[in-house]
Amino acid sequence: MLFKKLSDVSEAEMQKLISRGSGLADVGEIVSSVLSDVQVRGDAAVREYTKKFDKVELADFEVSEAEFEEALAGIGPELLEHLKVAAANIRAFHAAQLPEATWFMEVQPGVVLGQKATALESVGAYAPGGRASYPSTVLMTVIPARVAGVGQVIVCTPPRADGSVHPLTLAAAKVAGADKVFKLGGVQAVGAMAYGTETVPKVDKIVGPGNVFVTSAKMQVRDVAEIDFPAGPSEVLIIADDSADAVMAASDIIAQAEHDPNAVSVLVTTSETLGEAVRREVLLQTENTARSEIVKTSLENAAVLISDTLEQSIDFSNKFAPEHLEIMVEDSDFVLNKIKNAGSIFVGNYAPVPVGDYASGTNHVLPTAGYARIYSGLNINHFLKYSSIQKISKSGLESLKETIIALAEEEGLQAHADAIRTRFGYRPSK
Ligand code: HSO
Ligand code: ZN
Repeated sequence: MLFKKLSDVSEAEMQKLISRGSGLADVGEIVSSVLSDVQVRGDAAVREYTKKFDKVELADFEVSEAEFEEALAGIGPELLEHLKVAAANIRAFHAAQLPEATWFMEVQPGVVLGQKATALESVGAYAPGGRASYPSTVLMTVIPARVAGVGQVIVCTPPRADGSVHPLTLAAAKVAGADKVFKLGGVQAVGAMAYGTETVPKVDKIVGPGNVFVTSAKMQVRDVAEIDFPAGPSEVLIIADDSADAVMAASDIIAQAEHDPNAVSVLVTTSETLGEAVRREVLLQTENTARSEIVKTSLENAAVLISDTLEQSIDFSNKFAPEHLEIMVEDSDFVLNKIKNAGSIFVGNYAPVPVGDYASGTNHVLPTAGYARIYSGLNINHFLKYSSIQKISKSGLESLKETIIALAEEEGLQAHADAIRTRFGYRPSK
């Protein structure tokens, strides 16, 4: 773990922190060959790659009704209730994001403009497997799609070693309202959803986080299926002052670090005392945490940085563009107002990232690797598209007639100009 004054961080160290590699460049070729194979050979290819990468041989990828029933029966009522509490908050937050379905305004007399929102026909949600199962990701992807009104919502998630899917993942799919779940992971899952196979329907858009292979696959199928954004290994940046609690901040660093050996956790603080205390606590907590092996590896990407001023911390944060930003300072609004690049923002000592990971209702599918500079986290707009509308009266068109004709003729498009003139008596054929 790097521990330094921000002003002493070398150019190379800063570059490593800011442009923390997404790793996409290294896997592009292999991903592309798997995708082409899935596109050409469909289910047969998907079956082979599932055997090769997941070490599972499956007769059927699609989760059957019997499997759903068995999963639901095995889940205690309390756990199911927790799932529903989380689902209700996620539903409420995303419903609040819904735009007015259709609106109109008069830009000048007789020229009425509007916009109409339409949900996508079909969406595929990817929920990672591997080191952990992610029922929560099923809620985060499927619920907003359903709230937006998407026609068909399918889920792909990798099978476990015994060929099953975690029962809570299946329960989450039911609670969220997914239409179908497929036991498919990795590049082959993205390929199957993008191109369609004999069993997996082709979707218009693929959303959800994944490892570097899944992310690369998503980036490569964009000619046939839109995607949300690159969402790779998890990250947190904590901006703290001496009002922050070192034990809490350290536990948030460890929580992020346990996700993945490539996870990144950074604390930037104006208080050297707090920085020292957090460093000590991180080391202590690492020894007592269940996934300490993963945590130890990812802590190699971690840093505690001491800044001279709060402004310097904020400036660093905007450059870093974290997936998750925690603000643990006395004047949190001051910081909040100046933040430009962050996937999801957690304000105060009682808003640790896991509250948004599971239950507050905000989305946990967020841009990583600095992509928060240009992308928003998953929200209702990822499932909607907008058509512009114009309703124009004869007098409305007349008032714009000269403008349109002049511009069309200047562009050398006489037929464009004539399409206006025919509305006012001109007949080109005469
Ligand atoms: N922190 C992850 C989401 C997650 N955490 C799921 C636990 N389960 C990426 O935002
Ligand atoms: Zn998490």
